[in-house]
Amino acid sequence: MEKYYQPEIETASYEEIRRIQNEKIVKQVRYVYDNVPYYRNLMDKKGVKPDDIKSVDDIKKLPFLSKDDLREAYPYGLLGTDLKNVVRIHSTSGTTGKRVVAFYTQHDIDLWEDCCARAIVAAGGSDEDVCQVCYGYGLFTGGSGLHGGSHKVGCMTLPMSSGNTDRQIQFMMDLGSTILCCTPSYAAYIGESLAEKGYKPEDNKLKAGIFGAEPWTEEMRQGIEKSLGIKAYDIYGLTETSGPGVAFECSEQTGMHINEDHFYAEIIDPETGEVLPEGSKGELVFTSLDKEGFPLLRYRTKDICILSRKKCSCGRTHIKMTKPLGRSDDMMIIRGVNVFPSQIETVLLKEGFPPNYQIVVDRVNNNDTFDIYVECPPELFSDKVAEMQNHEKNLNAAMRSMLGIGPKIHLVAPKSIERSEGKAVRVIDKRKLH
Ligand code: DLL
Repeated sequence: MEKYYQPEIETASYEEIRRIQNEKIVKQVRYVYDNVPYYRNLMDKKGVKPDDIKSVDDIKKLPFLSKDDLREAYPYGLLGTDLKNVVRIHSTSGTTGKRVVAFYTQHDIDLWEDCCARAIVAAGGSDEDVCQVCYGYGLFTGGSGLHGGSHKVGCMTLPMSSGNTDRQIQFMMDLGSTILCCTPSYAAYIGESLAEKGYKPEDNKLKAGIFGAEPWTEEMRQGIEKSLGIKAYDIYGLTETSGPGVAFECSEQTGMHINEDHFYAEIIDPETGEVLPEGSKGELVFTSLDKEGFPLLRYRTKDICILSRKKCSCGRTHIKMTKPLGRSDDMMIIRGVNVFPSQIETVLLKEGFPPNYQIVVDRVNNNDTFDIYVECPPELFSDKVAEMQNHEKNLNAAMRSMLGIGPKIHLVAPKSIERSEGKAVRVIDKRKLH
């Protein structure tokens, strides 16, 4: 028997969902217009007034928001309420170093945790479960989001955060974790580590995993399911919309249901901005329907995917999205961290290196490798190994401070990186993720 966290809304008829969305969008647009001057300006420039939005069909009249807007409005320009109503922030890196800071009121946290609770119940979770959360806690949304969802479901929650694999395994085995929440690459790594320690898949009590925050393939799913002896469910989200739980997989494991009562999804042509019909591949755009702290209307995610309203055997009626099939910008996700080539270029220039570089990303034993080859300027170039190593160490530290993760730096001779006659090939991503 399929279980739901909020059965009424999760299995509501299409007409009922539309009714709720239409009611909410009218209020949300009025709220944003009255409280967010940055977006009011965009609407005024486009000649759209709140009264023009009478239903979700009118959303297409509204202007888009992009990561550039978030950068321009940083830090408080898109805040939707008085600071005194805000109880938390989360953050992620944006382009050229400016961070994305998302604000939450208690109401926003409640809705977000409901979304995560829906995902946990869809993966078979209940108050009988022991839920091990090893997404990062802190500014990243993964830890807090699933932690909150796990509390709502009533699971015994293990707030492990990421890393320290030996300790993860000790708690998992000693306390009998039944649900594992982490990135798919970390799940695969935990699987390998368990095998190395001599455990067989049936030795652990795990039954399900809720994995997301980065692209992963069907092959990877099968590998994780086999090595841990579980069913592996995908979960999607982004800091700008709240975090994980915007969409989640159910027992059918054929795409993720979008929590449509909180987020209205559109697919657009990334070149023209035109709204595409259901079933088309394009850029996913979200409009929050009931947020207070960071209410984004028509936010362009840059994630490329396809939406489908095909009937689902789990009984949920909310529209489904495919896994992200790629991005319409150059953002990479390396070890779960969002990285833009422009951030790397900024660091190089600041540290006195030329922008002649190549980023090589690969996946070895389920771990992302991250190497940057940089031409050493003639004045820094030396045949003394220690001096060169010192430059590499300094550059690694500067990268770590900008990106949150440290690449392996390889300083190479001036003019040794191949020049291209067209667009420079800056990124070589050898992982086969899509
Ligand atoms: O990654 C939120 C999250 C945490 C989702 C835990 C799932 C689990 P950001 O750091 O802001 O937020 O990164 C958002 O990550 O635009 C996608 O490109 C990518 N992404 C998130 N989930 C998936 C997924 C979190 N299931 C960006 N598959 C998004 C593929 C994903 N890519």
